[in-house]
Amino acid sequence: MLVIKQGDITKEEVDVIVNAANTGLRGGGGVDGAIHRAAGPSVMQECRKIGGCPTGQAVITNAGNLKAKKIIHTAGPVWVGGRKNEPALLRSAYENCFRLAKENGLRSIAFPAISTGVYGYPIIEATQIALQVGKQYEKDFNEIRFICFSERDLKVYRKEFETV
Ligand code: AR6
Repeated sequence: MLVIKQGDITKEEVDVIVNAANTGLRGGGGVDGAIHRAAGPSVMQECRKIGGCPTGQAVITNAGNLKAKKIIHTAGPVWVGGRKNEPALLRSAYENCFRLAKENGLRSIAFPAISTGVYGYPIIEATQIALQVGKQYEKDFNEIRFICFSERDLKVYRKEFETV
């Protein structure tokens, strides 16, 4: 089942939440900052041990104080006009999150809108990719949630869901 809702991903009760991280796994602002603040220092400790995550790849850590069991950290692409392979990299980021969740036996997963904040990926195009990949993996999960932080993003997700 695919679910689209507005909310704060740190509060989601699912097996695994996805973090829109950076390649250094160093933490930052946006959803990354919110997740590390809510989860506590055990997550950053594990991120430091892992060391990094190339763009389009994903890694998994504990979830500290969160209700989720695990966090999958992925580094989405920075949008630089669409000529730097951004769509393939964003698709790969979503795919690798799903693959890692499956490999770890996790059956419910929540995603933020990867790359659409600080990294500047246009929201409509990013949403289409997120929902396309989500549909491909729907049968492998009990629930796939797309968590929209803003009402504007929620509207885009709902609209694109009808045509993807
Ligand atoms: N729950 C759900 N979504 C959220 C939350 C939240 N608590 N907080 C923000 N968002 P961004 P990016 C939304 O900038 O573009 C960080 O510094 C936000 O409104 O967090 O992939 C990292 O360390 C937007 O829709 O991630 C990287 O350096 C979406 O999450 C860089 O930013 C993604 O926005 C990654 O940039």
